[in-house]
Amino acid sequence: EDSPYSVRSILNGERSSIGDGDSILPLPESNDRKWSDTNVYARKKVLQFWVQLPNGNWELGKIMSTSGEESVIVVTEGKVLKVKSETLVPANPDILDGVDDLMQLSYLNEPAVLYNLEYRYNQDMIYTKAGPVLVAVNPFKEVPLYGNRNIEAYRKRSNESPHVYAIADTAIREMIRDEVNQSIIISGESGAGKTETAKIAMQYLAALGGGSGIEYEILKTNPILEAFGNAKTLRNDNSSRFGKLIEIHFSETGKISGAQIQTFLLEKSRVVQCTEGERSYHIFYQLCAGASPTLREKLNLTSAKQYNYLKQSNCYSINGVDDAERFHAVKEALDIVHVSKEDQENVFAMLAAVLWLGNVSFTIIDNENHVEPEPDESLSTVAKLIGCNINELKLALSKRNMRVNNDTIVQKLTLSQAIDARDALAKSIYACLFDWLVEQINKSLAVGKRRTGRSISILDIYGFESFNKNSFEQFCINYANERLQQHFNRHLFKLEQEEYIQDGIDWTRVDFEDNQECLSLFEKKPLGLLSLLDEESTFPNGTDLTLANKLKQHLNDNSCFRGDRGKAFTVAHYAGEVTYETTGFLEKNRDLLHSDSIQLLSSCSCHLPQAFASSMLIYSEKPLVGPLHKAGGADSQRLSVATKFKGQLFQLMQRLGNTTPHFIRCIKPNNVQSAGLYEQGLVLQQLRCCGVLEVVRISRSGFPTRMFHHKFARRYGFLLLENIAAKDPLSVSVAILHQFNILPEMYQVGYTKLFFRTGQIGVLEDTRNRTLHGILRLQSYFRGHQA
Ligand code: AD9
Ligand code: MG
Repeated sequence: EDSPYSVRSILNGERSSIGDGDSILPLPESNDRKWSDTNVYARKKVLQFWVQLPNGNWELGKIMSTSGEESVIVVTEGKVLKVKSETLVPANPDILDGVDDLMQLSYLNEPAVLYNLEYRYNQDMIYTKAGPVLVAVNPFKEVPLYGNRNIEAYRKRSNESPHVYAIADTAIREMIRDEVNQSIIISGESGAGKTETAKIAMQYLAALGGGSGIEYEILKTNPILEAFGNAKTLRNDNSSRFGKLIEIHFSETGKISGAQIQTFLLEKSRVVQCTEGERSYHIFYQLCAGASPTLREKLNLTSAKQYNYLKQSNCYSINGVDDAERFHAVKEALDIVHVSKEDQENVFAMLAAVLWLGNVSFTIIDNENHVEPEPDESLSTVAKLIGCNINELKLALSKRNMRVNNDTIVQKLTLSQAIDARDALAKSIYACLFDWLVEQINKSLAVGKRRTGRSISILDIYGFESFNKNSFEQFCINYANERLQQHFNRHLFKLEQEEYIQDGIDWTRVDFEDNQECLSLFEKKPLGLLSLLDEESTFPNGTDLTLANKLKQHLNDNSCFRGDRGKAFTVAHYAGEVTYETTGFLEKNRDLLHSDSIQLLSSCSCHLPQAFASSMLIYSEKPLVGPLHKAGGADSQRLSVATKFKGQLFQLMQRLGNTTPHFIRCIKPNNVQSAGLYEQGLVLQQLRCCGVLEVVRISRSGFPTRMFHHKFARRYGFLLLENIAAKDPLSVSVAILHQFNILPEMYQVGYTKLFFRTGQIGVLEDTRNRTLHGILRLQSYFRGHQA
């Protein structure tokens, strides 16, 4: 009777342990298990199934009858559907509704994950764990999960539900305990909540590590970077147009001692060009709305509607945002990070110069379409603001010095060339200004002597993108994501490996997939996407079409590459296939600024343009010698955008490689930025892209089902035919494995646990359930007779 293997004790366990997290329910099994196994389900008493409706959504249903290959299913509101039996996916028992870790689900299939997240989302539980990963579903409204009281609860560990605070807390503790730097890696698509999540993490770190006052400065970098690097897009009213890594340093006592920010790939093109309904960078509108009368006069500032660069998208304001008010907040934040009033004014002058540049117009002066800039207010204001001679500005915008062998020839610009030169200058000034600001912030936050080497980095970087039309930007972004995904995979792999090794499992028998093939497609030299792109970018006669042909010619052997018709090619990313149009690739990759423009900036009397010019020259390599470039070409060569980005990424990966990572995946539940709306299809696509389902897959690709010997013995021991009451759990377990003919390659016996391949426990569970149900039925039958 006292034997842990007796039927009575098992039945007691069955009744009491349901729901206490000690899973008595079948352990996670295969995702892919479908109808072919339905007999197993029937015997296992799977009551509910997921049915996919024609609109792609999943609904819960119960089987009424099955004939041949079809089943009749009742779904909600008594609706009856006839479906192919093989399309049914088993649903979890109700008791598992809304579990806070997806790994607790018995059936870890897509609809089950979707439903679980939705269930929680509807109750404002926006955070859920997927094993080691935190999933955050954007609420698009204020949720009562933040602030000091909540911070306190997580600090004391009185609240243990999944949260960004919990992740930040773990990061601090592990940093101190293991003396290892930590990183919090946040990803997700545009509008999913990465930047907000990063701020929430920073809040927690600042609250726990605060005291020196520097934490306040760190928090104030957010409004500055958002003003200069965020913009309203169709997807997000406050979309970050750059990637960001902030490394927060701590002293031995766990107090914040400083921070460093690194930014990636700012979208420059937005300065001169933006789509209907979107805006350029917030700061432009803030300046126009909030500048004082004195500043307005100094900068010859007018309203946003008067500037071509801002006018073209026909969108000036954001619902619920007061740009003038934000401008004051930005100025205050600049004060706090020690940007002097004088420098602030210089910054605003650069912004005004960019705006006025956009208003510079050109007149045609001969019958070859050559132009000169109109000598109007715009031109003179630009010259005044950057502190250059107006004639030199005119020259830089209408002529180009080209070096051919040892001679310099002067080429007049056509209208379109002049417009390109003007826009290139505006973009460069803005991008340099952004970098300069980051540098100032870094000076202010510098750790200096206080540095201890312990830090927590937070990465807020653009997620995987796949649109109808994908260009160079998506190409770079997805390449970055491919790198991060590998980091993610390898980390999970390592976690798994540690668990196997700890339990003495033969590690060589576990295979994991990796995305190395796709990364090689990008990085291989000389025949990889990046090398070939760079090579074509240096050819004066290279065009988008020659690039596309070159890629097809050399890369067709890589299984992740497919050349498409015309100028397109497709890459099989870990998150799905993406077709890229090469249109504009070469130009965006070259990102040339004429040396005349750089010279112009270095001749300026103001110190910012001078600083910009010298920062550009750092990147200059030898001047290009050789044939004249085609229209739009130039004679100064800098590192290509892709190569620079690749370098940054390598550096980033190296830094992250020395940290213990914590992953947060942000999910956007709808495309209209509104609260309470959960679109299954959209969420599913993101779960696939951000690797949440991948986590599941990876952890299933080895021996995903694990059970301690004693639990296993207790759970199934009563099914043994031999008498085992006196035996130790390991011997009982082995006896069970033998009796049920579980093949040796399907399991491994560890020191403390048994490890099974996917689905192996099914047979055992099945027999166990049948036996228990039989006993229960008998019991109630007898009880009925007694009554
Ligand atoms: V982008 O790739 O930079 O375009 P993000 O950064 O992923 O994007 P962001 O953090 O800017 O998205 O979030 C978009 C909006 O969602 C915010 O402006 C908030 O209105 C909303 N949001 C996101 N997270 C939260 C939250 N935890 N609570 C409330 C939120 N609102
Ligand atoms: Mg963002």
